[in-house]
Amino acid sequence: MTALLTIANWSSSRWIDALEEAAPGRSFKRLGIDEFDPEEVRYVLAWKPPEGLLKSLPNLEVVFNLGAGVDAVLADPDLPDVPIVRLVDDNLSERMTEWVCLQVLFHFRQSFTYLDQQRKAQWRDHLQPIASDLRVGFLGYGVLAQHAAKVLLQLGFQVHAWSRSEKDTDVTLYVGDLGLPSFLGQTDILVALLPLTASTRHILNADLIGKLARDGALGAPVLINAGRGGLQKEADILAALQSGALRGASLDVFEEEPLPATNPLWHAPNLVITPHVSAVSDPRAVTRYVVTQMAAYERGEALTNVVDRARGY
Ligand code: NDP
Ligand code: OXD
Repeated sequence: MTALLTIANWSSSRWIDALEEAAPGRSFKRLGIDEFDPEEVRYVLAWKPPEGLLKSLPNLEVVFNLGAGVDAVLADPDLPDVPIVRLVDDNLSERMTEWVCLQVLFHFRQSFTYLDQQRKAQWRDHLQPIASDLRVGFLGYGVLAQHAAKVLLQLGFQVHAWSRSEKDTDVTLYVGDLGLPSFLGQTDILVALLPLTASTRHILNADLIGKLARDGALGAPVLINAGRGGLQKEADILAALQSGALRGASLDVFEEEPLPATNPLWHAPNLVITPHVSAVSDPRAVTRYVVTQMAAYERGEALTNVVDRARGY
C-alpha cells in the first residue's frame, strides 16, 4: 500500500522527510522521482497534481490536498469519484491571520504615505483614524477568515462578513447575492478569503469596487486578496488604483503565477504584492494532519474536511 506525493512548485524533499518522520512504517513515493506500481497507490498527497494522474491510479481511495484551496484538483476533467480532503490546520490559519492583520494595519496606518515621506526625508504627520472607525469586511467567512477576524476584533476594528450560507457568528453576516450590496456598502477594507469556484471567479471587479463604502475614515476603500488570483479582474484593480477609486490594495495571489515581470501591476500605485506566501503549508504540520486522518480512516472513522464537489470547495 503506497501513498503517492505529487507537488508542483515546492521542493518535495522536506515533505518526504516530514512524512517519513511522522509515519515511519508507511511507503511514500514521489511522482517523477521514485518508482511505484500504480495499482498499489491508495492515497495521493497532492498540490496541483497533473491532470489525468488521479484517474490512472485504479485503487486510489483518498486524495489529501496539501493546501486549503482545492481549485487545482477540481479542475482535473478526469477526476475519479474519491473523497478529497482539504487542509484545515491551526498553523495555516495563524500564518494567514498574520498576513491579513499586517495588510490591514499597513493601509490603516497610512504606511505608503509615510514610506514615501521617508524616501524624501520629510517629517510630516497626518490625522490617524482609530481602529473602531474602520469597517473591515471579509468576503468569504470560512476557517481562515474567522481566525483573522478574532484578532482584528481584538485590535478594535469593526468586522462583518459575507458568506454563501447562514451560520452562527460573532459578527454581522450578509448572505448570498442578495446580501452582497449591503455588505459592500458597509466595507472600508475588503478582505477576500474566498475559494475559486464558478460563482466566485472575477468577483473582484470594477462593479464590486464601485459598491464599496466611500464615506469611511480612510476616504476611499482598500482591497486585500489572499484567496485566489482567479477571483480578480486585474485590469479593473489596476484602473481603480490609478484613478483613486481604491486607496490601496494588497494582493498575494494572481491570475498568472508567478506574476510576469511585464505585468503593469508591479508598478501600480499603493499596491502591496506578495508572491503567494500569505499562508504557506508547513510540511511538518500538514504531515501530522494527513497521517492522523489516514489512521482514522483505516480504523473505519469518517474523514474530516471532505470537499463538497457540487459546491466546489
Ligand atoms: P472555507 O471553505 O473554510 O471558507 C470559504 C468561505 O467562502 C465560506 O465562508 C463560504 O461560505 C464562502 N463562499 C464560498 N463560495 C461562496 C459564494 N459563492 N458566495 C459567498 N460566499 C462563498 O475556506 P478557507 O477559509 O479555509 O480558505 C479560503 C481560501 O483561501 C481557499 O479556498 C484558498 O483559495 C485560499 N487560501 C490561500 C492561501 C494563500 O497562501 N494565499 C493559503 C490558504 C488558503 P459558507 O461559509 O456559506 O460555506
Ligand atoms: C492553499 C494555498 O490553498 O497555499 O493552501 O494557496
